[in-house]
Amino acid sequence: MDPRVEQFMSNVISKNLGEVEFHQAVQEVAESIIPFVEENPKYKHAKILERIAEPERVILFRVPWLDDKGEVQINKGYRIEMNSAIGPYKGGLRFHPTVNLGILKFLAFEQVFKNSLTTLPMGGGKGGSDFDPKGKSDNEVMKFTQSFMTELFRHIGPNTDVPAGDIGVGGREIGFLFGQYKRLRNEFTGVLTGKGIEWGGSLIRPEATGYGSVYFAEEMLKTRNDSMKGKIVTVSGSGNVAQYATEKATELGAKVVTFSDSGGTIYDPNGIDKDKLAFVMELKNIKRGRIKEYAEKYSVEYFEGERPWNIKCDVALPSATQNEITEEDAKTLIANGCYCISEGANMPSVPEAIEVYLDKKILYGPGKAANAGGVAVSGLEMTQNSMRLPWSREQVDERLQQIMINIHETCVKFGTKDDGFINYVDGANIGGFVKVADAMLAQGVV
Ligand code: NDP
Ligand code: 2IT
Repeated sequence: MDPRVEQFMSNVISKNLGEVEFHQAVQEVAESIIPFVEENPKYKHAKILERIAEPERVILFRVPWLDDKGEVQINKGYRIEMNSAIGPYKGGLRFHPTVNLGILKFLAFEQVFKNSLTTLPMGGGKGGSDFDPKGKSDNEVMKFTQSFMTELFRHIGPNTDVPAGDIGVGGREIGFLFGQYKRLRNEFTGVLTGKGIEWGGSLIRPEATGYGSVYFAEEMLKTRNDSMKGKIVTVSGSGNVAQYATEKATELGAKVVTFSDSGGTIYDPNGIDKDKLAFVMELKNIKRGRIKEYAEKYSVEYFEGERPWNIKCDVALPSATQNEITEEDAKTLIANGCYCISEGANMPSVPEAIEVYLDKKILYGPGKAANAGGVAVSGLEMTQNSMRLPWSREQVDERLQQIMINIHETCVKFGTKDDGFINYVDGANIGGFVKVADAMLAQGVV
């Protein structure tokens, strides 16, 4: 390891003990940024990277609620307000039993660079709870969510901090959160994004992350005079991002052959067409069932407890969670012919897997670039809320595509190496850093 990175990281680790996902995210960025900062000493003297790695504010609170049996339940609630140099804090809320401070800090840190890449005026934040929505009734989800907002509302606002969805937080949860915020503040504002279309939401927001990750893959493929058409694609997850990545990839002529959840993976060699996708959307978004039921319904293989990376593909779209592709998985993917990976999920590849991609010079779009379409359309939702005017599907989709093209260009600008290879990791990290760093320089030591 570069000794300058090593020294920087030993400081980060000692200040944030045990937060391993946070260390991982910071180290990846530091490896790109420290050499860049050495060449641009104004950032070094102002300790911009050191400041970016420290949240502006961390809010941690108790979330008590009554379950359907009348029993008291207690969860932890968090909001990490990471950086507000270029706009109000912006980022999702995650409800999942694995949620802890280190995971939310890694997500908030990534969000700062991602939001900067979108070109929209949004700072970075993230929040959530260790609440597990699985197996809870609608009533319990509402009770928990209302209690969560009863504390969170005093810290957020349309010009301060604008949360949205992430794992375990979709349209239903955003509805309950919005209702409670409105009641507490007596204000109808764009304080959350991912709202329903009848009450301030934007068309294409549900689709945006998945569509965006496919638009990004298409841009990467274009650099090699290639396209999504005819490609075999593996997708992990079967939630919001996975569903709409599948829809767009299929629309562009690719064949998606897998879905997964925390139980296992289904493999459908004939491809997940429109009707089968509609079945998955109903299964996951309404019935809240398991992906195994797809295998039963369509008589295809189900691999209990496995992820999709053993299945042969040209393009992989990881769309479930962090660290879901190990070094071994990366080697298997490439050995089976995969040469394009566009990350719908946040940090789905372990550092050793990323080394394999870069070493083999495949097309690799890291999450902070490839999945920025979701927060980009959240930014467009904020714009529409401010104007009090909704845009059409076509208008929003057009802007989303243009934003993904721009992010790709930024990666090319900052990530192209002497031999012409585009290192999208460096490209996204440096491209995201510059705008935030310049804003921080202009605003003084704050
Ligand atoms: P959903 O809750 O809609 O879906 C998550 C999917 O991933 C489910 O299939 C879930 O399976 C699976 N999953 C979650 N955690 C694990 C785990 N620990 N192990 C195995 N499988 C898991 O979330 P989203 O689709 O919104 O989010 C997916 C990824 O995309 C996340 O990394 C998120 O941070 C990222 N992302 C989301 C954006 C958005 O706009 N929603 C924007 C940018 C990135 P199960 O149901 O069994 O838990
Ligand atoms: O990781 C992400 O970018 C999100 N979960 C979406 C954040 C947002 O504010 O739309």
